[in-house]
Amino acid sequence: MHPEQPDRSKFPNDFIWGVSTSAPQTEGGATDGSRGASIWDEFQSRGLFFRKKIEPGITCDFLHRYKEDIDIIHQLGIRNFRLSIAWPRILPDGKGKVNQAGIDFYRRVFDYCLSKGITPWVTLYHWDLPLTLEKEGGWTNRASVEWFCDYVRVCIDSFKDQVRHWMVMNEPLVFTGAGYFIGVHAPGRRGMNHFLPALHHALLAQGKGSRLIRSLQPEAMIGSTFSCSQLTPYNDTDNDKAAVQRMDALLNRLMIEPALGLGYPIAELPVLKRLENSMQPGDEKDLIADFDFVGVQNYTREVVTASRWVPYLGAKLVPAKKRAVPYTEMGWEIHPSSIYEMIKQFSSYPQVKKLFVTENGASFRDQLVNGQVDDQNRIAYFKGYISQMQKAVHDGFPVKGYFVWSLTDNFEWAEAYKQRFGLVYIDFSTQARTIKNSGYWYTNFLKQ
Ligand code: GCO
Repeated sequence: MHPEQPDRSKFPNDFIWGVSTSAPQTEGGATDGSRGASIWDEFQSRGLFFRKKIEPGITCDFLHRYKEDIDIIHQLGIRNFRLSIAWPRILPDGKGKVNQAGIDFYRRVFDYCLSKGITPWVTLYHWDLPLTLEKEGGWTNRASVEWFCDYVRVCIDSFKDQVRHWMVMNEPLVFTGAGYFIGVHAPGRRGMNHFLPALHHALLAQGKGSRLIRSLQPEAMIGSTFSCSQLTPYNDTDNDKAAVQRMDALLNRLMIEPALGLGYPIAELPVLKRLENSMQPGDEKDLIADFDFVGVQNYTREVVTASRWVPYLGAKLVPAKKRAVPYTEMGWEIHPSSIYEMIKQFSSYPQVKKLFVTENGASFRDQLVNGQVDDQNRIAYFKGYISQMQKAVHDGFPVKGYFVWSLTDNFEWAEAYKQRFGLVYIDFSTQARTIKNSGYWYTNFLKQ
């Protein structure tokens, strides 16, 4: 079967095409004194879940190689670069004293982007909470809302002449769920008693943060990014269909709906009633974000079955490996129409006027052979997913742009360096960069 061929000319001229990264996954500088410690530094040296300890390293050394990487983006003909600011580089203790060297670093990065005709799209929080704040309870402490707003204020004041496109948070479900409920991400805490306050405070910080940006920079374009997956029942039974509803409330609705003024999906997930313990008068209103756009991050579809052994949810995911479907190195099913379905689902909120796919991509076992990485599997993945996006544009959904995850191979959280998502291959022993054939494919597609 031939993969579908997306046609660039079927997208509007002003459609945004870009590439995404984040600070903790690419910058490095954990130990050279250029920034304060983050919860990820500590989590890695404690031992990543069941895996072995690794020293927080230089990842892709973007700190010193940003020009080389921005030159590659330029060479590839990509005009939009999504990256994040490391909170502990701006405020090494999370609050209080500002690190001028950190501000200067990002000013150089944004300047260099602009000098190359590349628009920076900047995420304010991509999971690297300053460690000192975690010692005071991290996101479970309601003071985190104010800590975050103080940090946002410093960033907007420092960069508003260079940056107009802001994402307040990256995937709040993942950093609260994986970090405070199941403990496989930093800070490695577990249980409802950590998760619920963390999620409520993160969403309050998102709402307040968005309004703060608006007040400091009225012309800003403001959004946040949300992980999401198309969900289908494993068996065509009422039980599995009901399980899909509960899973949808958790994976796709929980974080966006309070931000849109729809409240928490308590009807489907009664355990969320316990959020009342963290609620204060006025919170429901404060959760509402001032967004110009919503960032949708989609990689896969999940298949769901009812399970009475899973507390609170009564549902579980059936892994792709058990379903005889194609999947990536992460074990995520390759299912291009998932991106169409999620654009459709997020477009169905009348409050959402504009969507950007802020992440989509795939990890495969890439081989560098004679100076080349011939990643045909990744090219086929992009062809499939971008074709589905084309269909979404054709069908009139308000999707206005697309960012590949990721520019370079990088530090993939609990999987460390085992997973490669880049358009650019990195040899982590030498930091040498090699553009993969998927990178050249993206360039040729953009040139069409
Ligand atoms: C995430 C992040 C990225 C990941 C990517 C692949 O959402 O998890 O935004 O940091 O690296 O999604 O897992």
